[in-house]
Amino acid sequence: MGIVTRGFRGRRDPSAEKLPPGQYLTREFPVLSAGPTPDIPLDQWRFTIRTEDGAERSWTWRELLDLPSEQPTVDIHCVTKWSKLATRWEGVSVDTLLADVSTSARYALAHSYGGYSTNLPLADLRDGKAWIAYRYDGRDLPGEHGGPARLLVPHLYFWKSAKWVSGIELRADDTPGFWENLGYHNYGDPWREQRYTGD
Ligand SMILES: Nc1nc2c(c(=O)[nH]1)N[C@H]1C(S)=C(S)[C@@H](COP(=O)(O)O)O[C@H]1N2
Ligand SMILES: [Mo]
Repeated sequence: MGIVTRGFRGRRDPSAEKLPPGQYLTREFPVLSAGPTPDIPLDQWRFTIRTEDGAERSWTWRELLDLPSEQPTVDIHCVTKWSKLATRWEGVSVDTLLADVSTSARYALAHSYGGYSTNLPLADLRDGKAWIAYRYDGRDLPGEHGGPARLLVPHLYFWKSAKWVSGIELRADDTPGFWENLGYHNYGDPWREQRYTGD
């Protein structure tokens, strides 16, 4: 017994199944920044998690690099409709950074050097779904792509992956970030094509 409809789709490009609705594949790595690329001297760089109680935990650049890192290979999907498959990164899992942060917050607001921000449920940063990435394709992450370090949350549209990330604010309540305030979807699941408010 077989599934009759299976033959229709037959042997199409296997990468097509990795493309969320409305997306096209690119081999380029487009740069999308709402403002200028900030210049952050590494000796001044900090990454800070602030809890809903105001408690703060910070890491210097050296401290971040000393944490165990992971090398995720992930597909990324921009709301402007390009997708890029099997991109190779290195960075620290957000789980590692949250390990000894005590919180009952349900929401997170990621902040960037330069003022960008983006919000998401804290659950979407946990359980191996998000990283603070500092290497791309075997090299230090270029400034235009968010170096020295960016948030990487590949299961959501790429605007949630804050470049030049400076910290994560843990919050009891949800509050929109930069693009979410300008009409983009609050959650941004590419598989449900949640591009704009109301999608
Ligand atoms: N700080 C900051 N992070 C940002 C942005 C930005 O303008 N500023 N743009 C977002 C958007 S809309 C996308 S698609 C990706 C683009 O990342 P890239 O330039 O590395 O392709 O970064 C996201 N993170
Ligand atoms: Mo984007």
